Amino acid sequence: MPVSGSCSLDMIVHNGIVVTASDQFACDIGIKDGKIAILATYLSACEGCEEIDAEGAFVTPGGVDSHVHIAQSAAKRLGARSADDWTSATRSALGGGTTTVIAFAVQTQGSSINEAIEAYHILADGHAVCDYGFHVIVTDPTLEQMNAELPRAIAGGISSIKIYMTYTGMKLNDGQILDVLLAARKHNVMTMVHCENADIIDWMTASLVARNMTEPWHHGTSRPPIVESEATHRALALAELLDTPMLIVHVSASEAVTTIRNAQTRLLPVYAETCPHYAVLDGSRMRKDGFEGAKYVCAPPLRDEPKCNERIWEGIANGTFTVFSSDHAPTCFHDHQGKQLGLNNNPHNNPLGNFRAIPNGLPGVETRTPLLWSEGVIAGRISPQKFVALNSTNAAKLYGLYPQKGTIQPGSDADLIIWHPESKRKLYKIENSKLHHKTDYTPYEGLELRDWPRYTILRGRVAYDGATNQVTAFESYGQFLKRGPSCLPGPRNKWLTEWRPE
Ligand code: DUC
Ligand code: ZN
Repeated sequence: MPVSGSCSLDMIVHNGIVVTASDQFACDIGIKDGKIAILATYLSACEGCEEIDAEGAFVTPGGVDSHVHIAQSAAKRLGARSADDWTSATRSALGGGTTTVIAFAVQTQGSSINEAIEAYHILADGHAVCDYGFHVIVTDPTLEQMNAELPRAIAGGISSIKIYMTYTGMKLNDGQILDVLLAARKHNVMTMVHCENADIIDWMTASLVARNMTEPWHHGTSRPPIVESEATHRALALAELLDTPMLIVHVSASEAVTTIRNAQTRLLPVYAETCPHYAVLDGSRMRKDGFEGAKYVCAPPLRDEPKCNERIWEGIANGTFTVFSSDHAPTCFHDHQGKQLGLNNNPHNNPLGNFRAIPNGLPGVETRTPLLWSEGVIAGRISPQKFVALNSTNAAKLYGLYPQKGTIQPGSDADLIIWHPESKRKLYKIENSKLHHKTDYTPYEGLELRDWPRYTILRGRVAYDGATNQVTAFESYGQFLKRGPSCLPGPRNKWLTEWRPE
């Protein structure tokens, strides 16, 4: 139970309702040296202590966005360039309540995963405004990489691997996936999988192109739900065979949600992620006026099936989804190295372009948290505790940042979102001009949210002030986070055959 106290604190947040993944309680928060020092029913300030009156509003942990692409070389696959650099993406994160991002360092085939991580450190170092970590994307899982390089990466604070089942130059076959899973199990790292069946996509794409069906929405035609659900089933089968935990990233298809849910019901250590766009947008967006649909091209695609958004909300509310991430993958619409590639690289001269050349991905690191708060909590779909679990705590636990990040308790980093008290909530219309990224559009333009963060606090400093819409943290304030192993359930030592790892 919180008690009263006073001490030489740096900051006190008064009159908040603190929310964790399991509780909520009214108290003051005392902050010292960037950490939460004390939670107490009343704290009195001493000289020089900054005070913020939360006015009875909810105070939630700073957001942990565990899936963002920042200045990533994969965005160059089609000759595309990322709209955001480390500074703009992390400023944007803070503008929407996210205090930690985990981005991707990509191994190119034939090179070492640690070279990729080093190169990524150079990009981020001194330019991040919020705190950050890296996952490493493994595209070439040789024995040398898995046995020698992976332990070095882990020692450097990288405790998760991402692999792809699609994309030339990145996709792994089933045998390679097993190699990765075996190494992941041995070294206690989390494996994240992009689940889409590459051969079906290639086959469907060739067939569509032969018929000149290349308009933006045929990106969706080429990747029907079965592309995702088949790959999800296969990835989970491989994980079960090797008794290895797995997180399925950016789930959009209802059938994939069911497959994941069934695996969880069988108590397999299976985790899943979905993203804001799958909860609030659908495939009709890709059919928008002319080439505008390119703004909504992402993979897996937005879905056309009736109730597709409802199914995602159901999975969010019933616990199928462990984390809610942005998959921020920004390219500008009006950039010849952005979405316009789909018009300019158009061999069949289809007036509405060529979906194959449109870079995949949507911006969303800033809108993720407010969207989940508004459309989840305030709209009555989930509790504030569930919001905290999805927005912060579970990602921190899954990716080895807990309890430094993802919760409000003594000893944790003082990363907070202070919302508006209920009586002062106003509709917030999303407009790209208000956001802090460098992308020239938001897929949520005009959407009215029921609240927006009043303050974002990172390690005890106000990093975003909603009253002025200013990100107040400076360019090198963000710190690299060395991550440890997941603290969510892992291998169960249950085997399908007599085979055991050596
Ligand atoms: N899909 C991906 O596979 N990567 C980034 C963005 C996207 O939509
Ligand atoms: Zn992604």
